[in-house]
Amino acid sequence: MREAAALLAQARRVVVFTGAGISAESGVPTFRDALTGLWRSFDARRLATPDAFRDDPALVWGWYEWRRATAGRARPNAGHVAVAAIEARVPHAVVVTQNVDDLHERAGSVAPIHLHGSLSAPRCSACARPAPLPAEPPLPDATSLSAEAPPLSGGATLRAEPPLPSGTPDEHGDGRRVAPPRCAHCAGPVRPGVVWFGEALPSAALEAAVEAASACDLLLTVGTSGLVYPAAEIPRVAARFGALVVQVNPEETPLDAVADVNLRGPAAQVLPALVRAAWGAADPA
Ligand code: BJW
Ligand code: ZN
Repeated sequence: MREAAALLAQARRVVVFTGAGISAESGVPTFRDALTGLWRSFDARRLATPDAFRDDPALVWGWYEWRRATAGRARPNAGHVAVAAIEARVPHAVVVTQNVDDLHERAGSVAPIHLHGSLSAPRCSACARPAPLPAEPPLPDATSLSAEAPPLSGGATLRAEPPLPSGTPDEHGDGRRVAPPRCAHCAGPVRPGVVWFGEALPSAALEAAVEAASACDLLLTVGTSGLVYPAAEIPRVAARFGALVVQVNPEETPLDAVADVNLRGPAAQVLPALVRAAWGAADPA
């Protein structure tokens, strides 16, 4: 910790690269954690691919509305706040996140780069125009399952459905079929503004992230398994261009091989301690 803090305090250009683990302590589930990860309960092929949306738009839209409700009710944790504190203290700092929640922004980070899009930026699946965000959906519960459930604003409706195959959301609080709103321009189905498997990352975001990684002198990678590409290249690009890489994660990851320092532990504990050790501030905010 002392070594990482000294490196951070001296660095002039820092990239903080984050994944789902930084939001775990806010109650937003990760994807691949052994017991709690989303992909342990849900089948990514049925929910996080363009084919899945084409096959069953209401299933996919409903699941993402549940995710948006969960993220909307979450609060930034001490890890997000510490990231914003790093940004405030380092001359040039860039936050690059794979997360689709807005917890970095809500903790005070300025314009984090979202490599995998956002739950808050739906767009038309046909013409790609941005679509208005429906009112935040209520977290589903058994009582809202009735066929008489009132329509949601934004054109979406809740409907009770027959039982679903395993690996898909069910009626017990993790989403259900909700018909997506229609595009005001072409009437195409509106889709979540996230990047699914097999889709290209937003090119401006990816270019900005690669540029920041290749110019930084320290990259802090936090709460990512480092398994999903091309995002997982970002710490590797930094290392290739000579930056020091510090990793914060309670578990081993493939990025251990790239990291000069591995800080094993949860982000909401390790990051505030790192900020205190680097700058001596008791309160990173
Ligand atoms: C804590 C903690 C705490 C816990 N504190 N830490 C074979 C080889 C290489 C690549 C491929 C391949 N086959 C297919 C591919 C490509 C594919 C890919 O990489 N697949 C791999 C899984 C193998 N990539 C793509 O498809 C990408 N697109 C692409 O390649 O396009 C090519 C193309 C070019 C041009 C035209 C067209 C196409 C797109 C990838 C999109 C990923 N999308 C998702 C879903 C986003 C929407 C949604 O939210 O639903 O993004 S998948 C999911 O994984 C999500 C995440 O951003 C991403 C990364 O996950 P992350 O954040 O690392 O989370 P976890 O759960 O994996 O890890 C959490 C970590 O936190 C763990 O390490 C814990 O220990 C730790 N942790 N608690 C700190 N408290
Ligand atoms: Zn449209």
